[in-house]
Amino acid sequence: MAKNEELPIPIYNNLEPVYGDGSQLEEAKLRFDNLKSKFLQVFGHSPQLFARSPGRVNLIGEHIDYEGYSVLPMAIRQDTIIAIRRNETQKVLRIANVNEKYSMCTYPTDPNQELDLKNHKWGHYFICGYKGFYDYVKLKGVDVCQPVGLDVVVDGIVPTGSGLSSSSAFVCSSTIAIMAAFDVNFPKKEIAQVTCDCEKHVGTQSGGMDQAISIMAKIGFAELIDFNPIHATDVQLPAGGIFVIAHSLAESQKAVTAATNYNNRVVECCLASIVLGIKLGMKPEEAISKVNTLSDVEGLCVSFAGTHNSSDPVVAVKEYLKEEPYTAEEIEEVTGEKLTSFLGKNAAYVDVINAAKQYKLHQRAAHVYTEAKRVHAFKDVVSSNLNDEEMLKKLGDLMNESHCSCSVSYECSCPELEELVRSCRDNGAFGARLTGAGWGGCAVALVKENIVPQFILNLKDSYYQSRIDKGIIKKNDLGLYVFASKPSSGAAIFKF
Ligand code: NG1
Ligand code: MG
Repeated sequence: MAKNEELPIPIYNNLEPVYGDGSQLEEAKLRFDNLKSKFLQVFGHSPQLFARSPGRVNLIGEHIDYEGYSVLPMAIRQDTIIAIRRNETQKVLRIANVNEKYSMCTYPTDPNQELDLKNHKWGHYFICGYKGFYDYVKLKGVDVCQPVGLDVVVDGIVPTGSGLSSSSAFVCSSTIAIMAAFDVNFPKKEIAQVTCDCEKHVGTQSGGMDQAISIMAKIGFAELIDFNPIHATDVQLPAGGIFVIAHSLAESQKAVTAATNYNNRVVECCLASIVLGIKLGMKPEEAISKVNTLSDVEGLCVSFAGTHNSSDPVVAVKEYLKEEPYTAEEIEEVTGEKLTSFLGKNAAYVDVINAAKQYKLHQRAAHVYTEAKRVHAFKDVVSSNLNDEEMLKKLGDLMNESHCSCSVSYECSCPELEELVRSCRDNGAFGARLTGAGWGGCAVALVKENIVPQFILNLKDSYYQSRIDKGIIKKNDLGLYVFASKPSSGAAIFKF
């Protein structure tokens, strides 16, 4: 039997394979009916087909996908659904939303159009998928007709800016909706790569975790995702434990803060890997041209082992990267070349260099190498023969260590997340950590199944009540901000 990741995106003629037959199905039916009526109302005809792709919660392995290291997320029930129809008479892409907050965006049909990043619009995420689709069919030599108009309506229920990857749910559902509208399909792992590459058009220099899990998830499993090439391994989580997702209510505006937050860390890791590569014996020109990520130089630590009795990259970081932040000049002394000269080809990197005063190479590299190990430790615990209770405790410990590293070494937490994570632990979680990019958004807590309802009630008291009192959220909306989550299924196309 072909492996899941080799299969194309499934095409269904009913909702049950994705939404089951319980309350989730009822909710989904209402959403699809509403999406269809909205489509009819806006465009005056019915959609050709529908596509959906889920958000995700990352259980462990934060900020290491773009460094080439494996991560361990699971898909969540919240997803983006898209209705689409080819429109040969209107030579324009018209992208509407069921949510009045998002007014209709229109774009030309030219797949080579550049996105205006200074003027961020919600429809940009659809265009990522559109550009990605055309780049890919061109690369594969697949003949699709000349660009035509597309009518599109979007309904996303992954909370935005929450670290649950609403952006990738949108980019992935867009990409597969466009594919299906042109009647083509590809193996999931190829689509995972395409969507990972094309989301970069919106400006964040992200890794491929979110798109990979959104496309390849299997109901009931978390996935260990490897990169270069993308590969997913099913991970069965221990019985008796449930992941609870809780929103800190601090919104992280990743597209807006990229230069100082997300992309800044991507650049710091890149610089750390180049400096480390040189310290471990590479010629500066070679390091500059060949090294991009910390995983690229891990192998050099083996030769370093001869002199220092350790092939552990964490030891190399301690030995060769100073703890004090580096100035640009200090790095340039090691590389012998200006940062702007070897990073300048990437506009997003230039924004980072212009905004940065210093670079914390030691701390960022220490986080990445230790976090990469924790992912494998997590997977090993899950596959060990410990009993469930012992297993859950160990997983909780690893989640706590991950959070600490994100907070202290990677500095991607915020006061609200710190309070929330503490509150989760105080209320009896085995472990809790920020999830996704951080700087706001959600925490994920591992909680014993039989205390979940009480845990959520307690969290409402300890973290959310004061925010309800201040009018930050409404009491009736609490279910949107704190909920238990089971591994949900991946992307799908529906033709009814
Ligand atoms: P969020 O911000 O949660 O969507 C981002 C990146 C991931 C990964 C995490 C941090 C995008 C699309 N996703 O996730 O690739 O690097 O941060 O682990 O930017
Ligand atoms: Mg995102």
